[in-house]
Amino acid sequence: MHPDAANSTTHHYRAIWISDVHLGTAGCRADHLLDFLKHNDSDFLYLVGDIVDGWQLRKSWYWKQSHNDIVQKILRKARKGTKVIYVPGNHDEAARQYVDLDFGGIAIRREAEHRLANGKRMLVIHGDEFDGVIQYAKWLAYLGDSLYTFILQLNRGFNWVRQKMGKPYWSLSQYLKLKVKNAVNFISDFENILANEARRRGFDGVICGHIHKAEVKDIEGILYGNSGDWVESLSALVEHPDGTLSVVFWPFNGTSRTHVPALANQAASPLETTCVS
Ligand SMILES: [Mn+2]
Repeated sequence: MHPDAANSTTHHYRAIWISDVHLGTAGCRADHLLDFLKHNDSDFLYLVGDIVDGWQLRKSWYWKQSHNDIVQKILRKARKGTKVIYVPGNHDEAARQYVDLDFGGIAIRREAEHRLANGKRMLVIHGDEFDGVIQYAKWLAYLGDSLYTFILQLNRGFNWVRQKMGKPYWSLSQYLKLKVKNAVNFISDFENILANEARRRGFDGVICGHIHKAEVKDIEGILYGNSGDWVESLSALVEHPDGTLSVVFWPFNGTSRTHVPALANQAASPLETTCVS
């Protein structure tokens, strides 16, 4: 897609998954998500947990107009016919007490099943349920919530300086996460455990969030999708009309939005063998 095309067009997908928005924290990149929601529509919209960060809100109240705008935008989509399913995560676990209820057209579920256009049955789950099973350090817990928040703050300051110098955004915590060996172990362990869970329960695949690492790939015959986050990677998972999945990254810089299909294409190529059958 031409970068300018995203300014005026709305893309319609069969389904969109977003997670780890962390509304209620300074780290939430609400403007980016709002822009994404404006330009992308779908028949199904899955909110795959950690949409609102109750842990941080309890410590200090942080709620901007843009955070309200996101809630309004999602409610409006539900009114206009998008089927919205909210699967709470660990940071918004308070919402888990409302499981099986419907609010404003939004169905709250402990987990969900999504059937892709090609018939594949996908388990939709946040993923924190399996933290305890993962042996080598839950890096999020290990780093601690406060340290993670601190790193994100540091990162914002650092990138403010980079921006003044005309340099592109660079994610410090993403860098740390990807470089630290334990974190890498954690990510692959998490992906494998979620894929195994889907297999054990007879699903064709799993879609989750939680680890802030957008992905779509085949894990030994199980389709694994992760919707990423709106704190750093600014990513969502989408289903095309034929049932294939891809990751969409949605960074934009001021007025010029750059839809970055490069990574999505990379992710889509191994999928063609798994999905189209
Ligand atoms: Mn989580």
